This record gives sequence, C-alpha cells and structure tokens, in this order.
Amino acid sequence: MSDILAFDLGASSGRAILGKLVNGKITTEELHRFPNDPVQVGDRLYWDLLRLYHEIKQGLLKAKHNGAELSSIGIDSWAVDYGFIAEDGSLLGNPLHYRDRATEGKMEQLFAEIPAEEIFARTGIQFLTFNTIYQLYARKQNQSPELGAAAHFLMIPDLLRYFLTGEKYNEFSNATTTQLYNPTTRQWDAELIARLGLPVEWFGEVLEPGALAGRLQPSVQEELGVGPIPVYAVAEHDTGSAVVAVPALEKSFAYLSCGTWSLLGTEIDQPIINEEAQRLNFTNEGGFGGTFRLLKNIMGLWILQECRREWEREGKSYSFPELVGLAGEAKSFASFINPDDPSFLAPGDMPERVKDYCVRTGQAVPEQPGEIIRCILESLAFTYRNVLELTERISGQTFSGLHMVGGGIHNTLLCQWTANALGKPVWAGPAEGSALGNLAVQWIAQGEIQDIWEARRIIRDSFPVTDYKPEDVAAWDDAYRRFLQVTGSSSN
Ligand code: LFR
Repeated sequence: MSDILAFDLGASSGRAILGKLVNGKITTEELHRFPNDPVQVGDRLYWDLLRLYHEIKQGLLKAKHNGAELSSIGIDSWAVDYGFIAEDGSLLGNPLHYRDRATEGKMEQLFAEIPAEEIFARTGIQFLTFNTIYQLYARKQNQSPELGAAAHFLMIPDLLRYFLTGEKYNEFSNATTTQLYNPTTRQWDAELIARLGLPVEWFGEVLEPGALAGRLQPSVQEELGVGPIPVYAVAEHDTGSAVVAVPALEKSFAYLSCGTWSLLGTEIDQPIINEEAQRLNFTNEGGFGGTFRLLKNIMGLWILQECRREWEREGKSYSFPELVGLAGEAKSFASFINPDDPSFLAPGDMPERVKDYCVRTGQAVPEQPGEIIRCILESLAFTYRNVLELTERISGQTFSGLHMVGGGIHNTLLCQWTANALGKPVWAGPAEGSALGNLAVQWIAQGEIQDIWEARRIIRDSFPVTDYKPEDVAAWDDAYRRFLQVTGSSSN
C-alpha cells in the first residue's frame, strides 16, 4: 500500500503528515513541523510564503529519507489570503496576512457601492472584514502596484501547488471564502468582480477537491531527487478538510473545528442564503463533494494565544497547560467577553483588551492571568452554545451533541466547559482534523476509500474520541443568560 502526504498549514505552524491506510485503519506520522511566523514590515503584516514553500520541500525530503513511496500529496491552509502571478509566471510580492489592518473600515465603504444584501445574495458568505473581497478593494483604493502587473489570482495553497507543479488552478473550498464566488452558478461571480474594477480573467479554473492538479514539475523532481509525484486538489481550506474528518456516522451533525479560530456549524447540501442567515452572519463555505458548511467564525483560542505571547513579551512565560490550570483555579463566571468583538482581531496586547472590554461593559475586571484566561474560556464555551442554537434554528435541525475536532481538544477544560454550557455531550477527536481530511480526500480520489461517509467511519475506527458529559448544568444555564446580556449576543 502506497503512502500519501498531507501538508496542513495553520496560522502559527505547519506540518507534513504521512498517512497510511492498512486494513481499514489509518495511521499517521508527523514527518515535519515548522513555525509559520507572520512578518511585520512597517505597517504591513505578511506571510512568509517562500519560507512555507521551502518547508514543504523539506517535508518532501523527509518523506523520501523515511523511505515513503508517495502516491500523492495535498496541501490545505487557512482561507481568504492570496498572491498575484505575473504574465511571465513570477510571484508579485508577498501575500498579506488577513490580520493586516489595511482592511479596517473597507467592508462598510464597499457597502456604499455594492449593498451588503447583494454581496450575500451572490455569495452566501459571512461578512468578515478580512474576506478577500475587502482585501482587494483596499488594494484597489491604495493603487497597489501589483495590480498593474497581475495576470493570475491564486490563494495560498494554489500558490504552493503552482510552485510545485507549474500549473495555475484555483480550488473550490477556498475560492468560496473570497466572497467573490457564486455557489448558485458554481462560478466566480464575474459581475461582482467587474464591479470591484478587477479583471475577471485573473480568476482561473476552479478545481473540485479530489481533482488531480498536476505532478511535481521537472525542476522540483531534480532538486529533491524524487519522481513526478501527483498533486491533488483537496478541500484546501483547512476548515473544509477538518469537516471531512469529523467522525460522524449520521448525516445531521454539528461540529466545532477548534484551533486558532473556532468554526461552529453543520454540513448541508445546498447553501442557505436568506435574510436570517445574513442577519446572523452565517456563512456557506464550499466543501468536499459539493457540500456546504453552514457555520460562523468565532475568534477562538487566538485571544488566549495572544495573551500568552503578550505575557512572554513582558518576560513571564506560561505554557498552555499552566494557563489552563490557573484558569481552573480562578473564580467562575466573574466576567465575560464577546470573543468576536472587533478589538480582539488584530495582534497585540490582548490581556489589556480583555480588561478594557470588561471596563466598557461595567463588569469586574480580571487582573491575574488565571482570571483572564477563565473569562476567555467560559466566554468561548457560551459563544459555542449561542452559535449552536442559531445553527439549529437556521438549518431547522436539532443536534444531540457537538463533535469537536482540531488542536483545541487538547484543552480538556474547554471541552468540559463546552459540554456544561451546551447541556449536551461533546465528542472530542481527532485533534489532527485538517490533515486527516486532507489525506481522506486523496484516498477517495485514488479509489482507496469509497466516499466521505466511509472516510468518516474509518477515521472514527482509527482515532480515539473522548466523551464529555455535561455537569453543573443549572449553574451554567444561569450564567449563560448573564453572558447574553453582557455581550449583547443575539439569541434570536
Ligand atoms: C481557520 C480558518 C478559518 C478562516 C480563517 C482565516 O484556520 O481557515 O476558516 O475564516 O482561518 O482564513
């Protein structure tokens, strides 16, 4: 049985995971893990794309030295970010990071030209200030010189695939996150693109996850001493891959992909594009096999990660388990934040911003790290309940529990508190959701796995799922009402 390789790039690190499928069980081995540190230059925040490409090649070399006979590779990453390729095939500049401040206020400005209702009706995508559409709008306003030389628009995995294969394709799951793709016509929305004043020719052929997207090009084969390994388009938006790997056995299920971001929702066959979905800012992102993810972005563990970075800058280092331990000892339900408050989006002094939020909303101000982390984690758990309830309403389904996948499941306190807040069980696992979904789509494409449901069953049989049963439900229920009041979260 041949081996396959998944590259899964997250906002703070990337990894190369070797997958084997033997007798209906998957085994994985992390061959390479590397940091993905964004680089601030002046006012701009960039991804170090060429370093990521270098690390991908290191992953391929490690696979070779490991004796792996790769039958294919696939790449997934975060969404919305992109770069331009010139007519001569060269990369124009470094891709900007979606947390760059260039898009601040741009969404509202664009609405004056193209009404929000129309953008939502055309794309079904939630309004996030960093969506590609607002990034491009900001570039246009700033007269970015790259626009004059651009010939092709490629997103992060598209770019890396292009470096490997020499072929320029876009990919469906990621394309939908631009807010420039029309899920009804199943094409780039040429009219929306034209109204932004951009050439529709930049936007190329969109491959379905599972399509063969080329092979390692001769220069790469020569450099690495490997063969013409096939490269597949997978669900290249990491959340799309993570949802492929949710070990659900029934069609109707709710998931939380928990990492830097928390993405909570359900999988549906047709996008739900109506007034309610727009008002509650739900999205319909494209997935594997023509499915859609009805979900909401929740700011997630980012706030906690940034607190840790800030304390480190101040010379106080805490490990994640240490911080979670301190949170466990702090007083419960002392104060809450709305994790999706815009003040938490950009990198910076997060402990201060959490305190500011509590001052602004007239609450007790958390001072100690344990108090701050407790406030963040309880608020996340309550936000999960809120978004799960809204998902049920919009989709017309009822969920008996919540599947949690992604690195966030290592935070067992968060898993338990989520179960408490929901008053429903949480089923946590697998942690490497995106990489497993990436591998699964490659196996489906090669005919090794029949379909997504067989993939989910195999994943369930191969990796442990931990059950968290709700505890102290009455106290959490009571606190949830206060959370809704303080944060002004919509419960209807
Ligand atoms: C998660 C994720 C989210 C997307 C955000 C920014 O890693 O891909 O789905 O909204 O990153 O791209």
